[in-house]
Amino acid sequence: MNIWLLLGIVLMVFIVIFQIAKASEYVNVLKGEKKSREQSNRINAFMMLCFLVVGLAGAYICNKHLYPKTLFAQGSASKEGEMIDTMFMVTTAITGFVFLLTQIALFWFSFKYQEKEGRKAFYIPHNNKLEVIWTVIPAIALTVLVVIGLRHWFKITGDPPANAMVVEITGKQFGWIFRYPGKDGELGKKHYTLIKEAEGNTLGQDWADTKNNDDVMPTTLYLVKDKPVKLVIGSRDVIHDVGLPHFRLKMDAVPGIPTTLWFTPKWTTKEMKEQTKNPDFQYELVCDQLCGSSHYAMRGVIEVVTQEEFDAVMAKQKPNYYTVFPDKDPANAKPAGAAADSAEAATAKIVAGTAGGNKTKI
Ligand SMILES: [Cu+2]
Repeated sequence: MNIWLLLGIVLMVFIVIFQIAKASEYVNVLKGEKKSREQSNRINAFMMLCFLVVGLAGAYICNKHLYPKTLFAQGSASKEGEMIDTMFMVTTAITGFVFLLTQIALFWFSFKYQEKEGRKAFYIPHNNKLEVIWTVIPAIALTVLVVIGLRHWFKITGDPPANAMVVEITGKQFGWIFRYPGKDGELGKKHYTLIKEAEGNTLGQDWADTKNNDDVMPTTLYLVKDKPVKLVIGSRDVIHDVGLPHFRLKMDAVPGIPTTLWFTPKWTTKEMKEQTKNPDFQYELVCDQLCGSSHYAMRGVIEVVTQEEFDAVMAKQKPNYYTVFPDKDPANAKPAGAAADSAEAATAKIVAGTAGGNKTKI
């Protein structure tokens, strides 16, 4: 629609409302102040009741239609997320009950006790018993909710089960870097001073630590169904946040301070495609912290697979070590002598150049 036409309509509506208000003002003057106040009181009281009914009906209809579109309807995709869902529902039930009670009382009382001839307001300046009741009950309820929340928090940020796998996630402006420990099961040391984008060392892996040699860095976050995964989270620049809405978890990615979180995926991506009847379904990793101009584009893809599929994917991954030192890659094997010499020389050069820096251990 033409913008001028729209502005014209809005202006006309305002003028009509203004004229009606003016006209009713003149009518009130003619009727007398008392009568007009009684009339507007009645209208306001009736509007209060309408607002209550329309508001409650609106909330019910919105919930009925929109709930299936939320991630709640899909259920938590992690076992630990079930605790979060339960906690959320209990909190919503308690606060929802109080909300309904207070709102119904507020609007119903406004209607029922509107101004009437001979009615006098009951004046309560202070009541200790009431004050104690509405302070102590919410305090106890909130304490119980917070304690339950803390228990869950300590669980998911504490030690994972013994069979857990480890994945490192590093946020950067604007994307995610995933690192898996490789066959040795341990992540190599890294330090931000060793970051050299041009050489392919995006994390600052310390090549003096041979545990780095088999670490792989796929562009998708692969997880295994029913296998706990511990995420070791960090950031290369500003504060990001690893948001896992399907798994009901999130954790800040802070530069210099590794944070951890563990959970157990329940369904593979394939199973979710069937459950949601959406062939394009993908688990998402989103940044939950406003971190700069392209924050919205920090979308990572998570793929939950079976152990066999995971092993097959990992077997195909090339360690980053071979990207930085192609001469060391068995796939590029050349007649002995020259290749080995040049690769060793390159390693020695980089190690010598970085040996002075302080290294941190994950
Ligand atoms: Cu971010």
